[in-house]
This record gives sequence, structure tokens and C-alpha cells, in this order.
Amino acid sequence: MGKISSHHPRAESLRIRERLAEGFRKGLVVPEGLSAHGRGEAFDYIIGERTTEYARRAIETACAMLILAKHPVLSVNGNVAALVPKETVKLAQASGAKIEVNLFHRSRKRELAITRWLKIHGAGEVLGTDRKFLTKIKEIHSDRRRVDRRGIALADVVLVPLEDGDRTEALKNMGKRVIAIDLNPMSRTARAADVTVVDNITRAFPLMTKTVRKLSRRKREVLAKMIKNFDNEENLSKMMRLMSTKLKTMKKS
Ligand code: PTJ
Repeated sequence: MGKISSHHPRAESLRIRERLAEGFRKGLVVPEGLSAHGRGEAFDYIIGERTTEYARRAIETACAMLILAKHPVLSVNGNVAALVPKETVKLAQASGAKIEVNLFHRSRKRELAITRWLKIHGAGEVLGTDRKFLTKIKEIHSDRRRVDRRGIALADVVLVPLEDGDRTEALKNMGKRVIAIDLNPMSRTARAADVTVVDNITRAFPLMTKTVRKLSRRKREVLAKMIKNFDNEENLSKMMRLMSTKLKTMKKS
């Protein structure tokens, strides 16, 4: 693998891609994760590879939710572990959230490799692998149904990054609040979540850590009001309008 020149117009995007490829070589990421990343890249290209004002608004609300939660949990899959291991640990520390490994393409070997990888990057406790604490959520129809009693099973707020599926609906039916990070505003997860951050996780997670630190100083009532005033559907519509405008302008130029 050659060094990516900082003069390359797509240097940042290529560096992120390289992190994922490295994660694949290390056994953290499944081959399907590479194509999932490609889908994300396409949406990121349309939004201009920057954090939009709508993503910022969603991030503020998501952070308020994490701060007010009693049992917040960050769910980690292979792509998340490869792209933002250190940033996941920092966000968990800042918000008091637990980290749980929860995989769609589940394998014992990969669960343990991801746990090890997160610990190398500073994580203390990583839930989701100790069999004596595992339980099943019957409403979920994939391997993601196996969750930790101390983590996702108990959580009132769950952050589910980079996935498209039935888990968010199931978690919501159980009375939990769900935060999604997804560059595709049309995915099932994006549409079902309470708060959807349409942004690259590599930009969103560091910004979320900063935002949690900033908002932790605010009164609880102020945070509760922010959550109440946020309309996810409206925010997603604005995001899609922005994408559509971007596409039209690209066509002209
Ligand atoms: O590690 P596993 O076994 O749990 O599997 C992980 C993958 C990603 C393979 C699995 O969750 C999956 O198949 O995901 P989907 O259904 O392809 O959904 C991934 C979503 O994340 C898509 O909507 C992508 O647009 C979005 N996405 C990809 N990369 C990023 C992203 N969103 C934000 N930041 C990214 N870097």
C-alpha cells in the first residue's frame, strides 16, 4: 500500500478508505463492510465531505440525549472499530456510555478481535462478548439480536452507527431511544431513529465528544427542551433537499 500524497484532491477520503482496508486485513471488517463503506462514500461525496448544519443540529440533540440518559450504550460493528476506535473510546468516556460489540455478520473470532482493538485504543470495559451476560431480543431477526444484559438490553439510549436494518425499529418498540449515524438519509435505520446524524462517522464522533463536553455544563431542562424541539423527519427532509440541490448544481457545472 503506497503513501497517500497530501496533494491528492481526495487525500482524506483515501486515508479513511485505507483505514477500512487495514481493518479488513486485521480481521475486524467483513468484505460486506467494504461495500457498505463505498455506499457511504457516495453520499459523502454528494454532501461535499463536510458536516452540514443539519448534521450539527442532530449532533447537538444526540449529545443531549446521551447526557440525559441513565444507561447510554454505543454499539460497535467492524466498520466502526476500524474507522474510529480511539474516537469511540473518547465519546464513551465523555458521555459515560458503555461500549458494546454487536455484529451483523457475527463470529467469535471477530468479536474478540474488535474487543482487543478497542482495548488497545484505551477502552476499559467492552460488553457483548461474555456469554454469561448475553440475552436475545426476539424482535430482531439477525445476529444482532444477541445483546448484553448490562448493555443494550438495559439501555435507555442506544447509538447505532453504520447499519441499515430492522434493529432500530425493534429497539424503539422496546421503549429505547435510538441515535443513528448514517450517511444515507433514506436507510431504514436513518428513518426509524429518533435522531439521525447524516455525516461521516470520522467527522461526527470527534465533534460529538466536543459537543458532549460543552453541553454537559448546561442545565438538564435546557437539554430536555433541545430534544423535545428536534424533529428528525424534518431534519432528514432538509438533508435530502440539500443533497438534491447539490446534485442539480453538479450537473450544471
Ligand atoms: O461488522 P458487521 O458484521 O456488524 O457488519 C457491518 C456492516 C457495515 C457490513 C453492516 O452493518 C451492513 O451491512 O451495513 P449496511 O446495511 O450496508 O449499512 C451501512 C450504512 O452505513 C449505509 O447506509 C452507508 O451509507 C452508511 N455508511 C457507510 N460508511 C459510513 C456510513 N455512514 C457514516 N459514516 C461512514 N463512514
